[in-house]
This record gives sequence, C-alpha cells and structure tokens, in this order.
Amino acid sequence: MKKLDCAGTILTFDQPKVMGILNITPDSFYSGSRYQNLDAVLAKAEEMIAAGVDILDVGGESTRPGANGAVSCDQELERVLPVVEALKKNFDNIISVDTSSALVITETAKAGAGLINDVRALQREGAMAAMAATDLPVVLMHSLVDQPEPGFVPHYDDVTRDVSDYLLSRIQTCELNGIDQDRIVLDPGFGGGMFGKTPAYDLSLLKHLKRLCDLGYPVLAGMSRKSFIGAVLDKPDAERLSASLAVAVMAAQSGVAIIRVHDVAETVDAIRMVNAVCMAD
Ligand code: YH5
Repeated sequence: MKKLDCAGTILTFDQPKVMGILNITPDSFYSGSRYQNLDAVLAKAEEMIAAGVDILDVGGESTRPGANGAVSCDQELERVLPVVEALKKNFDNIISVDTSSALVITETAKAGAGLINDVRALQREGAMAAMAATDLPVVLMHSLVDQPEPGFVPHYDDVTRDVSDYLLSRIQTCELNGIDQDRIVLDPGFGGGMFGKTPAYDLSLLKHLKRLCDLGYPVLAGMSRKSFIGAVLDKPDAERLSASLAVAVMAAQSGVAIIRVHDVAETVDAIRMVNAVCMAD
C-alpha cells in the first residue's frame, strides 16, 4: 500500500485523498489589508475541512495565466508563512505548500508544513538541497515551461512516456541528493500551455494515467476547472464543475493517490461514491 509520512501524519491511499486549493495570490482574493486576507483564507480552509478535505494546498506564487509573473522569494514567503502558521494554529489538517523556492521550502517546513508541492520538480536553485534537509514528502510535477509563454507549441512523441521518463529522472536526482523514494509523489502536470501541454495532450495523459500510477509512486492529479476542460466544453472556469468531477472520478479509477481541486465538497462525495463501488462484492 502506498503511503506518505507528512510530518508525522501518515497518509494512506486506500482511497484517493482530496487536496483543496487555497489560493492566496493577490490576483485571487487579496482585499487590501493582510488581516482581511488571512481571515478569508482561514474561512475558506474551515469550509474545506467541514467538507472533508485531507490536505490544504497553500500557494503564494501564482502560476495562473495572466498573473503578474514571478514574485520574489521574500514576497512569496511574506504571503505564505503567515497562512501556514495560522492554519497550523487553528487546524490539524496536513498543509501542503505550493512553491519552487528554497527559502519558502525551508521556512514553511519549520512552521509545520506537511508536504511540499513543486510544479518545477525541485529545479530551482537550492530547492533540491532545501528539500533534502527536511523530512517531508514532495510532489514532483512535470512542466515543459518555467514561465508560460503565449504561442509556445509543445510537442511530445508519446506524452505519457515522455512525462514518465522525465519524472523518473527527477526521482534519480532526488535520490542522489538524499531524498528517498518513499518521500516522492508524481504529477503529470495537467494544465494546457501553463505547463507545456495542449488540451489534446492533457486528455491523453488522463486516458493513460494508470500507466503513471503503475510506476509505484503515489500520483497527484490537478485538473480542477483547467483549460482542457474549457477546450472540450467551450465554457468558462465557473461552468466547469460537473466536468471536473467527471475527470476526478476517472483519475480515482486510474489509481491516483491525491486529487487537487477547488470544489472540495462535491469531489469528496464523488470519490466516496467511487470507493463504495470499488468496495462492493
Ligand atoms: C497541478 O496540476 N496546478 S496552479 C488554471 C485553471 C484552473 C486551475 C484555467 N499547481 C497544479 O490550479 N500543483 C497548479 O483554470 C499545481 N499540480 C500540482 N501539483 C494552476 C491551477 C489552475 C490553473
């Protein structure tokens, strides 16, 4: 059975765990005063916990298209650290930190984070060493691009194989740097242009997601409301919930360990239902 030790809390994956997206970037709901912002994040976290979330994913550097580019590590830490501290103080849930920065990894691990989620798979300067110095698990996500550039057209011969090969090579580098295999979570990095995929590649990755799960590591899938859903349905973010649940169910059936979503209550119900069927005779 795949499992993870998240700073003393053991996550088992008899059924997929739900990770709730707690966006704290200014382009989401930054409303002036830091306190107001912190209160809003805590209220959102409380709502997710009531809905059955397993992991709270805190992100300070917006990777969303149209965001104001890279923020400095200091700014990112300034945004993320108070949130991690407040979550730690108020709740018992596992806190995941969505970051690529060595400084943010080190400081949030000290503050009680249970998991580091890096869309750049520890490729930023110092991130690998900072990660090795903690005991925490890390999500290694595949991305072809460091900063999304409009007009970039990615190409893969076999997207699932190319993504697997990349992630396996990152695991090797982790091992050489003192990060054991039992701390690793893999993520194919759904997300259209942002992570160097087209909608067609995202669909193919989902169709063949079981191949990634069969590598033996816990796999995280982050598809909630993303652009490949928009491309299929021709609908804006706000109208992608039903389809997000459909792909979450498919990911669950493929054997993923963690599903990263905006809509926790709905996803928890969907996964519970999948699990009930899986447990039937
Ligand atoms: C991920 O897949 N994604 S940030 C655009 C959207 C909706 C959502 C157009 N961090 C991932 O969530 N971490 C992000 O609608 C992530 N895996 C992991 N591990 C982008 C995002 C989003 C972007």
